[in-house]
Parts: sequence; structure tokens; C-alpha cells
Amino acid sequence: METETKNKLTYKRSAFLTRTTRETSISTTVTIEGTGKAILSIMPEFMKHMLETFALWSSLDIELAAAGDITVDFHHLIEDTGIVFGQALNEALGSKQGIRRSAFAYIPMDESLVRTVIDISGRGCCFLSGTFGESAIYAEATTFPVSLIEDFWQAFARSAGVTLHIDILKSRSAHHSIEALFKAAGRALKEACAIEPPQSGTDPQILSVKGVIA
Ligand SMILES: [Mn+2]
Repeated sequence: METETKNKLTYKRSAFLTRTTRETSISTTVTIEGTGKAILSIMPEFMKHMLETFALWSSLDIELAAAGDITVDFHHLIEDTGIVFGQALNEALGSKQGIRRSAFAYIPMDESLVRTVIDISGRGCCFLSGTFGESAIYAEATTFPVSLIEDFWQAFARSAGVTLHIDILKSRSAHHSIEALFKAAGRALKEACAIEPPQSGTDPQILSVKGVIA
């Protein structure tokens, strides 16, 4: 009975973060032990659609209010959202004791296929290969350059301390390939953040011979 209790996480890994600069103002709450619930305020609507998808596939609960100087363009807002979201996840992970740490996912969306490989290493970096198939997402009143998607994941990886390899293996529609990416990142992150059941009677391990993930 004692071991059973020990193997279960008895608290929620969660963090709240807020950051205001002269360009953007962003607040987020990220909860790892969540159900994929997303309460989001961000422009463009396409990014909201992607983060909602990401929350669902990662099972993270994400509350996010992000505003900024989008009359300049979307760059500051998208990059800063990646920074804040990554920092919040890093904080929510705490000591990283017991986490599975590394995971990958291949996710298609119709003709598009994306692979993400994640290692919660403490050394944040993102490597993206391939192209999204189109250079922009065109909505009613906005043009959203897809290069900002790489900026988002770069910023996220750096501040989350996550090694992230993204390979866009097939693409045609940018909507499809980007959505496949957010699903794949969510699926891989969910597994990497999960707590590995420890050997009976032992404490959850930090999966590093250094004894620390940093
Ligand atoms: Mn869609």
C-alpha cells in the first residue's frame, strides 16, 4: 500500500508566470497534470487554434493571455509567448525527478507528416528541418508568416530547457503541416513529462548520471 501511494503523484505540477515588456504583456498558467483544457487569448486566431490543439494533445491545462504590438507585426508576440510558456513549463517541471525525459512522435495531418523528438535536458535548443509548404497563413484580415512558428518553438525550447528536433517530413498545406507539428510536439511532450513509475520501494529517479537535469 505504501509503495502504491509513493508511485502516484500527489500534487499538481503547475506554474503561473507573467512578463511585461514595452512590446508585449503575457500571463500564463501551465498545469502538467491536466486534461488538455485551454483558455486562450492570443492573436492571430490561427495561433489560438494551434495552442488549443497543443493543449489537447499534450494534456496540459493552459491559460494564456497574450497581448502586444501586433500593429508592428506578430513577431514580438509569438516569440515572447514561446519564452513565457517555456519558462512556465520549466517551473512546473520542478526538479524533474521521475520524469521520462525523452520521447518522440510522428503525426500526420492528411498529406503532411511531422516528427518531433524531445529531450527535457535542461539545455534548451531547437533544430527544425523541412518547410511548411507555404510561406504564410492567410486569414480574413491577417497574414501570418509561417517563419514565426519556428521562432515560437525556438523560444519555447530555450526557456523550457528542452532539446527539440522538428522534422517536417512531408508538407503541402501550411495549416496541415503546422497543425501536425503542434500535435506531435504535444504528444511527445506529454510522454516526456510523465512520471516514470519507480522501482518498488525506491524514490523516483532523476534520469541523469549527473544527478541533476540542468
Ligand atoms: Mn486546423
